[in-house]
Amino acid sequence: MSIRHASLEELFERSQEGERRALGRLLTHVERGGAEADEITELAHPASGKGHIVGITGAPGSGKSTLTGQLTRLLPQMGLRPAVLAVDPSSPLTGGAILGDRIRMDDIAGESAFIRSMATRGHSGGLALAVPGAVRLFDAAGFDPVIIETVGVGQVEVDVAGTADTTVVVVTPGMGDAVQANKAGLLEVADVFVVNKADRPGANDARRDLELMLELSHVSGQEDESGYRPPIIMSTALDGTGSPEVWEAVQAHYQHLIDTDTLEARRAGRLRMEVKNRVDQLLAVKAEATLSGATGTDLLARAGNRDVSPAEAARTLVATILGV
Ligand SMILES: Nc1nc2c(ncn2[C@@H]2O[C@H](COP(=O)(O)OP(=O)(O)OP(=O)(O)O)[C@@H](O)[C@H]2O)c(=O)[nH]1
Ligand SMILES: [Mg+2]
Repeated sequence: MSIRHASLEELFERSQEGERRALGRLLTHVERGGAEADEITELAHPASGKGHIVGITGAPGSGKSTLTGQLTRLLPQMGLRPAVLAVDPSSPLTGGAILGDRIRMDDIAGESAFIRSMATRGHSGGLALAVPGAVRLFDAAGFDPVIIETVGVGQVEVDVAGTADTTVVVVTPGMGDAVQANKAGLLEVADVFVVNKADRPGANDARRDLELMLELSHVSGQEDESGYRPPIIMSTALDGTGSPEVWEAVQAHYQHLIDTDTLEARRAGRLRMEVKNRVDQLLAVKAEATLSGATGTDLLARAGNRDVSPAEAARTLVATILGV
């Protein structure tokens, strides 16, 4: 049967047999959200949970895509089959890099790796649902590791990378990048730090800044109970210097999760966040419908006349939604 008329179930089977076009089609559905995306989740969930999920995040332009590109070259040589989900920044400031990224990344994606960009705008479920959906598909299709690249600004982006099995935070020399990363909440989610653009002046200062901040968080008791301390790897992603060491550190962290029996807890946390985001989304859709319906219109009018307070109107709407 031609791919155009294939059912989601057929597409899923074909994606598991390694058919890239089938996987591409499914990813498009996941990106759009809605009923098809849900159906794909039903299909993929039982077959997922095998791959190592790696998040790579950091400031715009820090070299995340360049580093990811190096890894997609390196990992197949080690017998691995990586997939990359690059979440495009929606900011107009960095949006210009999207096309460049796509071309550069597609250039290097041979048969041994799968690279996909996902736009942060224009899908109903939002990034918080589309990313886990896509990661699950890659995982179910046998890709390992699954690498998620997100820009480290915005809560959703940080959450998405920060709830991976292993999270890599990329900083660069100069301009107090480590301090910025701290402010963006990236320090807490980092399992491995990369000081990229180590060919530039100030790389050792950036390393020292990070060490200092880690020391401080150690004092305030934020260090992992198991005594794990995120290593700091120096990297020049432009020519691949340090990329093997980055991967070694990522693997060492994964091994640590396995050795300390904490991998499942981490995955449970990620699943909890996804379910929570789904609940939020389901309720938001209901709330919108109820607000626009007869009950909502009536309540809003009464609130406008000062008959009911906004608080009471909201409570009544929630009771309507829940059918209590
Ligand atoms: N000097 C130097 N430049 C680098 C290095 N790594 C990346 N770059 C350059 O930095 C710029 C940004 O690199 P990207 O890999 O696109 O950065 P990014 O973090 O993916 O950027 P966004 O996805 O837009 O946030 C590009 O011009 C790269 O060529 C490096 O190690 N040294
Ligand atoms: Mg990028």
